[in-house]
Amino acid sequence: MHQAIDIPPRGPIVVLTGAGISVESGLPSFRGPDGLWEGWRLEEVATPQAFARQPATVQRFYDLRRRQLLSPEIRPNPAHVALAELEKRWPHKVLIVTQNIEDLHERAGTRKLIHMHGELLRARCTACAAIHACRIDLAAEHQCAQCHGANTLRPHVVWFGEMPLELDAIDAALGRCALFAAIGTSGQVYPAAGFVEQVRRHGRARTVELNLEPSAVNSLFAEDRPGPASATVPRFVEELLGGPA
Ligand code: BV8
Ligand code: ZN
Repeated sequence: MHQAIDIPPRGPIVVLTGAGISVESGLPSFRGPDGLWEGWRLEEVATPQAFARQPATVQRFYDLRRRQLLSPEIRPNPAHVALAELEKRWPHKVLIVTQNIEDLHERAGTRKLIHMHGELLRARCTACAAIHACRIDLAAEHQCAQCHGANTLRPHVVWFGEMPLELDAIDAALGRCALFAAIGTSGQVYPAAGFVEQVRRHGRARTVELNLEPSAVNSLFAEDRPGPASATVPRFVEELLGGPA
């Protein structure tokens, strides 16, 4: 049973976010009722094997998501905004580690952010490894601006079986945080789902889950704030700051 402990932690904060924080911004999560993303099973398309087997299909999957992300109606919601405010006003470091490949945290004003699974608005060249900003369809003819390779770009995202990004920096921050909060994540994808365990190992941090429904690792959190992120996160930030976010 989770007990409500509202002692503001005196120290750095790490916040892990997942698809759930952006659902109220109009971006579907992955564990929809049919576990599909718009009819695609993520584990089927988000793998290097799928890209080798059917590159056009995989490119089209990410082109669709990129176009949706760039459409005007998709904007940060109060949960993203509250976290940016926390970063500005908290007297210690606040690090957002997101599994999301969209840029709503940045658009809300967050600065210290790690996209551990990559970014949809970046492409990486499979020939020279250069990373470029990307707002175009990669299923269409394109060229790498660095090595001029034809159609050599892939989405700069981490596929299943690939190593997530900046794990050392994440591990270091988890090792010294006073508060670890997880928002809008189902706790099914590793190593992200294992972070709460890592934090509990050093035992100095408060752990809080803010999710619509309990995640697969909910029992590992000391505290629980069930509900939609756009309501729970501003309230939680207000609590931490001891006044309106
Ligand atoms: C790796 C980028 C080697 C691409 C993604 C240990 C055990 C078992 C399996 C493994 C293991 N270790 C590794 C694996 C394999 C695999 C894995 O975890 N498989 C799973 C499926 C079993 N992991 C990997 O392959 C990883 N790489 O392990 O490399 C290694 C070895 C050692 C150490 C390091 C590395 C790479 C995984 C990354 C894959 N890429 N994304 C793309 O996006 O297309 S994963 C992708 O899916 C997302 O980034 C995210 O991580 C995941 C989706 O999860 P969530 O974000 O949590 O979203 P979901 O829809 O599931 O849930 C939403 C939640 O929000 C729900 O709980 C819901 O209740 C809640 N919610 C909904 N609405 C709201 C809300 N909450 C609040 N408010 C709301 N309004
Ligand atoms: Zn190149």
